[in-house]
Amino acid sequence: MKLFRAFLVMIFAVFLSAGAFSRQQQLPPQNQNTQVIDMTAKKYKFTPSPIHIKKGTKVELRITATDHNHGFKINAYPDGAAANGAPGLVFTSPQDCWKVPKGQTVTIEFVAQTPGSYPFKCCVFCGFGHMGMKGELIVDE
Ligand SMILES: [Cu+2]
Repeated sequence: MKLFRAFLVMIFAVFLSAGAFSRQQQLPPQNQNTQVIDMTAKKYKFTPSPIHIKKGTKVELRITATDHNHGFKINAYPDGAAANGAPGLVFTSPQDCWKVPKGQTVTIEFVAQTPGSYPFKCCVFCGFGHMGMKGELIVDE
């Protein structure tokens, strides 16, 4: 019985330290050279565009829709790359279309892993020029 209790205490201790360890792992990487990019979405363009980012940079892209509901859809694979390898842009929480409601700011986090051109476009219908609302993100070597 005593042995069993000692065993329980041991298991508990292991759980505690494992918990502390995983919490440590989940801390946001504060000093990982995060580059903040402020972007506006307005009929019918994204500003700034094109955007240049250095390979390996962690990016916090903040998009504000100033005049209307807009959306942001970007290729995770660079132009010309097959979409079956590792993505060139690694998102913290990938989405097919980030919706950016009028007057609001949406933050998208990713690491620019692979050099190349990554086209993006508006993915929420916003008027007659919607189809032409496009931009480009370029990851430089
Ligand atoms: Cu649109």
